[in-house]
Amino acid sequence: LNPEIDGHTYKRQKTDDINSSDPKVARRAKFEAVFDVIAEELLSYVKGEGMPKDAVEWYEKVLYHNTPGGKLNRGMSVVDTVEILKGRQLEEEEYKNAAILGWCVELLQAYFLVADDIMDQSVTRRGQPCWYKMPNVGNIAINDAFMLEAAIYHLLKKHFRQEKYYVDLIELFLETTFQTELGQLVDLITAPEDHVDLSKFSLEKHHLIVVYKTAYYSFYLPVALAMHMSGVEAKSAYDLALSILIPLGEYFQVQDDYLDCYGKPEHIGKIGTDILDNKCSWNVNTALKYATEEQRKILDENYGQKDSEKEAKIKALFSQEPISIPQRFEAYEKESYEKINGLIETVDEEGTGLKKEVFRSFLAKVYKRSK
Ligand code: DMA
Ligand code: MG
Ligand code: MG
Ligand code: MG
Repeated sequence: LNPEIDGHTYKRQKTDDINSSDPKVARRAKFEAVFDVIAEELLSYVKGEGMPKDAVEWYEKVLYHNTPGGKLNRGMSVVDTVEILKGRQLEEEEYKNAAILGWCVELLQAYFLVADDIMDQSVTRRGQPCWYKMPNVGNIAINDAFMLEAAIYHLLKKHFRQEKYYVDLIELFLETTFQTELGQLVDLITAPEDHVDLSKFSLEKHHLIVVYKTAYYSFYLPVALAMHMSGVEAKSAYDLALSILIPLGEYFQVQDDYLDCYGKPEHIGKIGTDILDNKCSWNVNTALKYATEEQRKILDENYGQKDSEKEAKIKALFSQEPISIPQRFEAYEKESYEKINGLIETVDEEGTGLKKEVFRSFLAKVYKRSK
């Protein structure tokens, strides 16, 4: 394996950053420090089961290669939401528990991404080779994905078994996982490798895919976890949160689709594969909606094939009038921002125990992102 991430050099050890004068750096470093604690807990469990040293070291690499190193928006949103709902700074123990739940969301994300990169035949992720592309990994990555998921339930049991909301946490993770897998299923079967049929795509199909594959786990899950931790019980409050977080998640995945073609790999940390993979993305659906007859022909002849020249033709076409993806994306982004802000304004804080700031801070994290 890569010697740079070998041995015991994984620990973040950014203790200096925790005291940084930049509050953003300090906040991230404090959150990252909790990962070292839970990784150690998972590894001592594996050691305690009598697993050989190479297995323990393998799991350590799996955990560190795949879990930290992203934007951490999802995980840190659990902590941010608990703070906003409680309306005060968290005590040490409260902070640690919120951060553990946050890392459970990041472990779920790591599990999905390891599998997603295999299924999408991606090359890089977060500026490094995808895990299955690492030397000596290959198909073992499938079992590694399962072991990232298993870590969630091990940690929930260890840290939350005594809480009255323990079952709520487990059910939420399980249900969200099922929803995400349904989204991945529709994403994959709508993009057959050997048979391109753009008439099967539509913005309605796209809506369904992105709500299921992204919005539930990336937006609803972190906020709902924080609500359980903060003692919010009314079902109506969870429904209200869902009604804002699903559109927010849809907006986020449209950005992801846009950046797949227009983002810089240095910014997004990955090389886009949607055109090659025949994906039912926002870009191609928007192109289908506005293409002239001639442009439609170019789309039919070049989309969804494992051929980089054809991919380049599609990329060029996306920017041509009247398809004009960059301009249409800019308009979509503005419209979504206004729509979501409108939804946030309708939140009845007194009646639900929710706070508008929960949604505002989440929206602010993703609005006009370039990574
Ligand atoms: C992301 O879909 C969804 C999940 C559940 C990982 P994607 O393939 O567009 O993600 P990415 O662009 O990060 O590979
Ligand atoms: Mg992918
Ligand atoms: Mg995918
Ligand atoms: Mg993508």
